Amino acid sequence: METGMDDLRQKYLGLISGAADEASLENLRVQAVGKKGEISLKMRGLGKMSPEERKEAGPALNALKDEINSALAAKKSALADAALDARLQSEWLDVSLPGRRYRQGTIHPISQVTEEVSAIFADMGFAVAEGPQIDSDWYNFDALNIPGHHPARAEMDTFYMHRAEGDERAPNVLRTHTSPVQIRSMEAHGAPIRIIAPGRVYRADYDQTHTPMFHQVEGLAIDKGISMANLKWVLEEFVKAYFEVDAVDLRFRASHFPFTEPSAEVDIRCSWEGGTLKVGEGDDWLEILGSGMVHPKVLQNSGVDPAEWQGFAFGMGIDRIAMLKYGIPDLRAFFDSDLRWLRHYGFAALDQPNLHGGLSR
Ligand code: 2U9
Repeated sequence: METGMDDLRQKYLGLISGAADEASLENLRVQAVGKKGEISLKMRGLGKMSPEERKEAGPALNALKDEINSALAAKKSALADAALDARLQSEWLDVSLPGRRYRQGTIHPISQVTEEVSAIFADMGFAVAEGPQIDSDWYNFDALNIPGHHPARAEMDTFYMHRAEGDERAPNVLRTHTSPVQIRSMEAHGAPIRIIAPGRVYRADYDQTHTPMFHQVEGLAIDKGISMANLKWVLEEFVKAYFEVDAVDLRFRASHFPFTEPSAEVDIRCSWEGGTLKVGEGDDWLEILGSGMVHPKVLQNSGVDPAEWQGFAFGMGIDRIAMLKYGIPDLRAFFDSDLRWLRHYGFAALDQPNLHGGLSR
């Protein structure tokens, strides 16, 4: 009996280990431990044994059956793994290859201009900062010296988020400008700091020149002894680089913003011959941005001591300067996802803007 079981054990473990596929494994299972299998027949023979013989052979047969069942299960899983590996090998696909059946997409003018602006300011030592698009009324308004009763809050046509029933806190807002990013950056890193904050902003306004979501880039430079002169130089350098001209003429017009004092709107000299914009020459003036010296209260609200530090800030609409540079007539087309428009105004995917290669080529 003992030798017979050993032989069986050797035979089936060998066969199982050599099985080529799941079908031959299933045949082996039936042959060994199936209803009429060799092991099952031996088990049936237990009844004819003496009690002493049975006491020894019974557990041994059960153990053998368990061993063969485990070997079958292990081999089955190994075969399945091998089959999956083979399939992955044969169906291998390079997902980084460019599409062949579809026309290649283009870079949206807003993405292109954001990259151009970032490259220009990076060259002057400004880092790019980002922050949440949903923010508290503290970061979007109060910290920027826009209190609850201030007309600027109403002017900004704010989208308010819902609060859960019974939650008495002031609702969060969709940011109406990227300024909360600068407040958060000053809080996190203190002064000195030099950053730009490009991104989406939201105002409940929709007509020929306004969309409820648009894009801004704001800049902030805080250091010791910063003045409007530094602001003017940085903006001149920006305008020359962005419009790819050698000389510009800037005009500062006194203005008012709650977060800057003094404040100025900035126009650039231009001409509109034949409907195309030329920057740096002509008798027309084009407003392109707002700016000023950061209000001391705003510095204080961000944990920066206004007795020690001062700085300038500015803000402009990315969509607007994209329209100006690339002659795009209709703002709303930016967000229509019209493929013909995207092919016409979009940029080649590999033309990354940089200063030495030419920004827009
Ligand atoms: C901090 C302090 C001051 C950002 C500024 C403007 C002036 C401005 C508009 C331009 C066109 C918004 O897109 S637009 O409608 N922006 O005129 N923005 S100064 O001032 C800041 C920002 C952050 C901490």
